[in-house]
Amino acid sequence: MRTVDVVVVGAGIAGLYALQRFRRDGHSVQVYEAGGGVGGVWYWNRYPGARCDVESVDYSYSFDEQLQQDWDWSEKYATQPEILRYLNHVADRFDLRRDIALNTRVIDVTLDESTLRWLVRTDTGEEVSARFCVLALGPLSSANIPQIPGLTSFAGDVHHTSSWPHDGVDFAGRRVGVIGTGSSGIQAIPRIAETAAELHVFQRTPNYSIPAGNVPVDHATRAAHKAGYPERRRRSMESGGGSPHQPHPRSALDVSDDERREAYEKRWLLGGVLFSKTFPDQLTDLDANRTAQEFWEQQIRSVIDDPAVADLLIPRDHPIGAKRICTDDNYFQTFNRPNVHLIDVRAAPIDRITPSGIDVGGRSIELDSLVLATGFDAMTGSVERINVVGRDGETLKQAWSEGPRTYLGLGVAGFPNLFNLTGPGSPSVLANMVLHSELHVDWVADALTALDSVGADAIEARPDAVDGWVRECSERAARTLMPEANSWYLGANIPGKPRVFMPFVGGFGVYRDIVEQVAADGYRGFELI
Ligand code: N01
Repeated sequence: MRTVDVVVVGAGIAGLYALQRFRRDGHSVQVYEAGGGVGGVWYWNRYPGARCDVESVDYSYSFDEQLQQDWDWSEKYATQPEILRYLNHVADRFDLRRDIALNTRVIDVTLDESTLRWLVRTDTGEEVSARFCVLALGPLSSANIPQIPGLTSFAGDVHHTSSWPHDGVDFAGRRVGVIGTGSSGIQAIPRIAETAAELHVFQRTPNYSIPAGNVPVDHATRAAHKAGYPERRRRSMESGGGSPHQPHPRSALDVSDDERREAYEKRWLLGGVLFSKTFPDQLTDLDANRTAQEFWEQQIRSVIDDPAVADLLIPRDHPIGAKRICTDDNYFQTFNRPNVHLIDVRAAPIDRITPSGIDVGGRSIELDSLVLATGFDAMTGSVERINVVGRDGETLKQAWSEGPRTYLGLGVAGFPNLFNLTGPGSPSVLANMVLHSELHVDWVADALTALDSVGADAIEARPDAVDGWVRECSERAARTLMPEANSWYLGANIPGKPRVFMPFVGGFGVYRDIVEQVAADGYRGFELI
């Protein structure tokens, strides 16, 4: 059987850098990627309006100075095609493709306890033995297909936002239904509304969204970004979310009404997700959060013509920012269009999908096309669909049956030399995924070097360290407002999924300090075998 030092599963942002870094350190690497191209989430999510909500200057690799200097971002928030072009450029520039097998899904990863090596099997029949297995699967890569009766009977075309046809979908003149109003739906709905004859939006839960504030990047801004990278990256690495922005220095409740309003207006004009972090206590104090909710509601009501429609679009069930805040380009204004209809499926749930449309609230809505913007089995779904078998034949799915259990997000007891990147137990989806991926890959690469330097074969999280980290993660989450929303962070969107707050909420910079200190302490909490 073929042997390699490292198998990396996934050729998205984390997997591409993992290949580059492990190869640079002298390891032989095999990457497997289920998609037909590199790019991970940016390969799959091609729905109209798909765009990143982290600024492109920050949502880019920092590991190579020349790459930073050579690549020109055209917009403040890059579109999916531009990010995909960038990731393909990275794959070519660092000659990564020769070690990536595309259209190849890993189905089994099994530990040989006698050698502590991983046997990796794919759906194309490949088998390889690896000393290390690195899961770079992406926390949002396992689609949630809703269990609505009759879905498969629909005669028109059905597209989940995360598996969009590569040549696009022409909605011109069509009657379209969109189920779901999370980030994907909120980005896609205004674009679909521009061409569809009729657009019916099936909303179960309204969502907070902030105008993205996208603008083209002009020459002077680009030059300033390139000159300012060292400082920008340094601040990002220390920050709460992996981008170089700081909240207001005082509590939302300690400033005057005028000062508070001014702070919110400033963030509002800046646009984007940082609105939910205007004040440092916005996600820990409900009264502070309410001030942000009130400001948001005033802004949104002012752009919606019909107050009854506005009532339906204003969330009442969770603090602002406790679910991933969305960013949009004219989302709320879209409901002023005569061809757009908002259907409250909380008040009257969808009865069934029929060959010709959707039966809901005692009426039948005729549709030609259906868009499922219904999200993901986040953070654990992509890991658990691989049959990962560790010590004593225990699967990762069994080990995580009551919720994911990791040490630092990186290691799992009973699974030596297996690393999970940007998953549960790490800041993950709460941070800038590119810098987070680099942090994780660098940590793992340094750990591999450290193992060799002390003559150890393997590294494995200790059960007591896992217990402590799981406790720490849940205690930190409980001190915030985050668990108050029925979010995918908690698994609340998937029927039967254990309700556990999965990301580490303590902040990206704090997390980085913790994992670096663990390494400096000789990988405290890990067994070197
Ligand atoms: O998924 P979601 P998403 N019947 O889970 C509804 C990232 N992202 O793909 O809230 C009716 O947020 C569901 O309703 P409810 C970002 O991190 C980033 O939109 O469960 N409705 C909800 O409205 C984001 O948070 C970007 O009641 C059903 C929607 O479907 C994450 O990906 C862009 C239903 C799902 O929303 C996921 O976003 C896109 C049912 N049976 C995504 N089942 C950017 O960078 C589900 N829903 C900008």
